[in-house]
Amino acid sequence: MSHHPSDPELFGLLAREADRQANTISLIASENHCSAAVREACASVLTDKYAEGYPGARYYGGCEVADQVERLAQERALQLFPGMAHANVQAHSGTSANLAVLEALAGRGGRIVGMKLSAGGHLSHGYPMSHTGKLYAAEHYGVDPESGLLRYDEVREVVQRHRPQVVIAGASSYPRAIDFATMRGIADEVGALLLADIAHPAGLIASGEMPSPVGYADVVTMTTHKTLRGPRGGLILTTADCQKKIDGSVFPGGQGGPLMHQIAAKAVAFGEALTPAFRSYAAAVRTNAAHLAECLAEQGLKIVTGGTDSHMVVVDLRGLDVTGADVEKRGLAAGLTINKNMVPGDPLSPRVTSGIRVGTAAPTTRGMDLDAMTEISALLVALIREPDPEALRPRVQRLCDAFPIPGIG
Ligand code: DSN
Repeated sequence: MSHHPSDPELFGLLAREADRQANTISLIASENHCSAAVREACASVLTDKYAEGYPGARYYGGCEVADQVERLAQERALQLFPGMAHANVQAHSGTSANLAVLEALAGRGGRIVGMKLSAGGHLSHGYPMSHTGKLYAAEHYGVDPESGLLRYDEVREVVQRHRPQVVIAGASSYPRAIDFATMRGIADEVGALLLADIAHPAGLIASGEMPSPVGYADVVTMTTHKTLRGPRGGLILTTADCQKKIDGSVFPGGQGGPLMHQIAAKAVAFGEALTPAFRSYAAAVRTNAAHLAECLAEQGLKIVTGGTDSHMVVVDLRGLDVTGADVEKRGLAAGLTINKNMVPGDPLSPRVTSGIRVGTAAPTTRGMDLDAMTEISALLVALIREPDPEALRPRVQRLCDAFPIPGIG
């Protein structure tokens, strides 16, 4: 990490962050470590360029290169998800993407149905404090409180009762594959459009590791920085029918100038995700997560849904005399970055919670393997059962030293 002499204060902070990342392990399921090429594109000259509009139809001059960059990102996005007609690569984030899509498809005062936040859904799926919960009449489906699995009959019941314009399939904290064919059928029964939000499993779906919503969803949104391992940002894929409305809703509807440097970095990441090396990575992410879940279960922990199909494992801490917030705090002292997370039927608030969520996307980028997952499971169990996290720090450091972050060290 270069230390720019013009601003030692700020670049000192960046150096500290690089050091923090290198010497801790991110088990936050929504984080990853992008490549040096992605970071370089993010920090490129394109940060200076205004390019309001879309390729070939901009409101500023000098967009010849920006046009090519954006087209390249769009082409590669569609190669990653063949079958979708159009890619909008301008959404600044996953939430911005969902705001744009709902505005286009539900319309003012429209009705939407999504998964409850407490069951694993996302804020932007109609949570009351989100604009999506204020602008639209939102109803939610949950999961089975015992198994933690989606109940499609409950989804159908909520959709039949609420008759939304848009049904949202997708979650922030659901470790299992979603049956998009069934969700499509449920939406069709009331003439609703289907939005699949694949923010978390995007990289796994692009690699064929998990079932795809393409062919079922009218619109697919995702973030580019989780399992897709790109820069922080959003991506929207649409059918031909939805393309015009969605583009207009992103710009000029909800955004101004696109972040062209970020779009360039998305293009780099999409190119990387098209390689065999990325497919091997995605397979390893899943294998690692399955192994981690198994090891945790063998050591007596309750795993929500009994396991995982993805990169994510959710642990139910009820009955263990420790909260998600406690474990998150202990993890920081040990060098493991994890997040507290609600579990189905959680009696505690989102700031405390009865669970933790861990993910294998970032550790797998460091090359961590099944043995490393076994060690991480032992560290997590120790964190939960023995409140002496500092004692675990040397073991975490050994893993960090053995598996440096590519491009950071
Ligand atoms: N904050 C992301 C996550 O952690 O799942 C979703 O926006």
